[in-house]
Amino acid sequence: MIDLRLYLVTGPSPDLAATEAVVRAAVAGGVTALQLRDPGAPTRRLVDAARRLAGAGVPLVVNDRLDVAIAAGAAGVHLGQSDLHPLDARAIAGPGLTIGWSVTTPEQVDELAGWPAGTVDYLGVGPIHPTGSKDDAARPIGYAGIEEVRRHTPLPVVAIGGIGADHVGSCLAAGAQGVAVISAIWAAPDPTAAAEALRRALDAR
Ligand code: TZP
Ligand code: MG
Repeated sequence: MIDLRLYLVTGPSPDLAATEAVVRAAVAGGVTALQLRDPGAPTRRLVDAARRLAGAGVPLVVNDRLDVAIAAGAAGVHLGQSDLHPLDARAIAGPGLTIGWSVTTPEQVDELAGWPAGTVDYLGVGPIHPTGSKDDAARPIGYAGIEEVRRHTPLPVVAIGGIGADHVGSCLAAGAQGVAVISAIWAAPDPTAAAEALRRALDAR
């Protein structure tokens, strides 16, 4: 299973070299998992990016695109509520690929009970706080939203949405195994220092 403690999701960058530089700096600071997220990017560009980022030293998960994940030999795919259904993704990918699924409500979590064990490996839960990094983000669910999801599933939970080092303790206390961040690292002047600060907060618990 992927170490989900500090899960970096890629943010806006001028080009792949710039993305890779931020990723490598953040990995040096303690990032444990990486998601390539570039909604609407041309497929070839995504595959090129995935192949490059798969060499960054932490497991790579591709957002939305199972085809890209498989083509690039990524460790996983992360699916949202309107992406390929996790049951279809598991049928195509087989047992080896990690599948993450975004949920906001307990009703969504309850769907898991009707699927074979092992369909989904972890849940992305959020947005916890307001976020400027996702255009169509749902209403923030707060830390209580994490607790609620936790009550409905034993699957590992990664909290996402407006999370910085100051919020890590509350996310873990509510039952999350890790945090996923974009702006906390992408908007930081020093991505290594930003990742280190997040890791200090994670490792303090
Ligand atoms: N899904 C829910 S919130 C979010 C995604 C992709 C954006 C998280 O970015 P940030 O900058 O850490 O709020
Ligand atoms: Mg998606």
